[in-house]
Amino acid sequence: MSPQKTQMSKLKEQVVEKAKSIGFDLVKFTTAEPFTRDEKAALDRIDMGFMDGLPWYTKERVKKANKPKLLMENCESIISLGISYYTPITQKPQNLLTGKISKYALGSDYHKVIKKKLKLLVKFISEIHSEQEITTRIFVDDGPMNDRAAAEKSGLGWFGKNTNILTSSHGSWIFLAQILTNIKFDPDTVSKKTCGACKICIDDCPTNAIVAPYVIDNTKCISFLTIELKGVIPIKLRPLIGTWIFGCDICQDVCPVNRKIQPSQTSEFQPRKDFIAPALLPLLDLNEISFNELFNDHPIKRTKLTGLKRNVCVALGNIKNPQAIEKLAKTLIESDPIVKQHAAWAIGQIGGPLSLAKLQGAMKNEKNPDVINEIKSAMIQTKMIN
Ligand code: B12
Ligand code: SF4
Ligand code: SF4
Repeated sequence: MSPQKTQMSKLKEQVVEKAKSIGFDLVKFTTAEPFTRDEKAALDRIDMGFMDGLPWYTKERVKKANKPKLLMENCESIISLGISYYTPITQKPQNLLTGKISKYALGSDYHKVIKKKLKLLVKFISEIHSEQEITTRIFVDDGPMNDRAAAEKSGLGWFGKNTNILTSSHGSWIFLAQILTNIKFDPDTVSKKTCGACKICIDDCPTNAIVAPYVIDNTKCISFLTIELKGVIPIKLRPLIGTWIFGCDICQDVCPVNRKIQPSQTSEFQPRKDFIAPALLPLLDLNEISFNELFNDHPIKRTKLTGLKRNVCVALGNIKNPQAIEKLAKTLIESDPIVKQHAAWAIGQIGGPLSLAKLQGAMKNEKNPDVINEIKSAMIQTKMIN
């Protein structure tokens, strides 16, 4: 081996060791070659309408996201990193009126936690590799980069049919991040693993959002509906959302690769106790100030107060417990039109004479035509359930 080659493999070893000491669970390397298959797949996905509802997910973004040299002109390598957020949960729901938050959002805001670690790693690399002027660019779910394609190409993991990157040691419960650099590292090899004949996630997705292996129709995915969608959740999808109030883990919970895996060692990703099976009714009392206090520094703030209350109404409509009627009726009178529409729907789903009376009461002073329509449909629903 040439002295230069020996020096580069030593540097690679040092980077892996440092990354692990900082808290990354998986560290792999790949080249700056474009992700050709992924670019084509993503462009087709846009044409087919499967990325609808994400206005920032444009063809221009896709073209950049899959060509590392467009993201950093002198890019030679990508350091591909993974960090587990999996923590086994044993806590049982305290009462029947509780919702579900997806695992990735139970701890602190991963963008901030991971960015800090990425910066430490970049600093380390610049210090030990002083013979070359180093350029880097970091990504953690916050820019035009195809995180999963980089992870697959570096051998960090392989694509599951639910489109998540799977790993043998930590399953799919990992966040992905990258450091683009002008240092020429030896690339690692692509994993040969696949899902084989398994298709459990496709069969178990409640909204049939996995329309084919490796293809999600974003507009049907509960994760999109509860986090990214800013408006009204389509009525026909509401019953399929169950009690998810932020994100959805079903296609990962059922995945056999996620059995017998190592838990996360990152203290910031340990779940906040009140986020596991959160009581739903108190969430309808939040205002902008208390929402920001509760979710400051947590991924959940992405859905904003309106989105969260909307989701809580849908979950209560699916639980169908009459104990929720009074609080939903108050929400139907006092909230913004988006939340009101879902509160009306939820009351209709619970049904019974009290629900009907509350809907009739709210109708008297309601002026918004969309809310009036929802109340009318909910009244019909109430009578059907009555
Ligand atoms: C947009 C987005 C979403 C959207 C769309 C999801 C989607 N499937 O793309 C929504 C809001 C629905 C979403 C949901 C979730 N997301 Co998200 N999301 C993203 C984001 C910002 C872009 C993803 C993207 O480019 N999608 C475009 C489509 C076209 O890509 P794709 O679905 O991955 O499909 C690829 C494969 O089909 C592959 N391919 C094509 N043909 C073939 C053929 C074969 C044989 C194979 C093997 C592969 C293959 O090419 C495609 C492009 O790479 C990334 C962050 C980033 N910057 O990359 C996070 C990211 C993908 N999300 C993440 C997470 C954690 C989630 C959720 C689990 C959160 C939750 N619990 O609710 C869910 C999972 C839902 C699911 N089953 O995918 C993680 C995934 C980590 C992992 N282990 O894979 C990422 C990487 C963020 C991060 N940095 O950690 N997300
Ligand atoms: S996150 Fe939920 S809704 Fe989305 S594909 Fe997976 S199981 Fe389906
Ligand atoms: S459930 Fe089966 S098909 Fe789906 S990602 Fe896991 S191994 Fe692959």
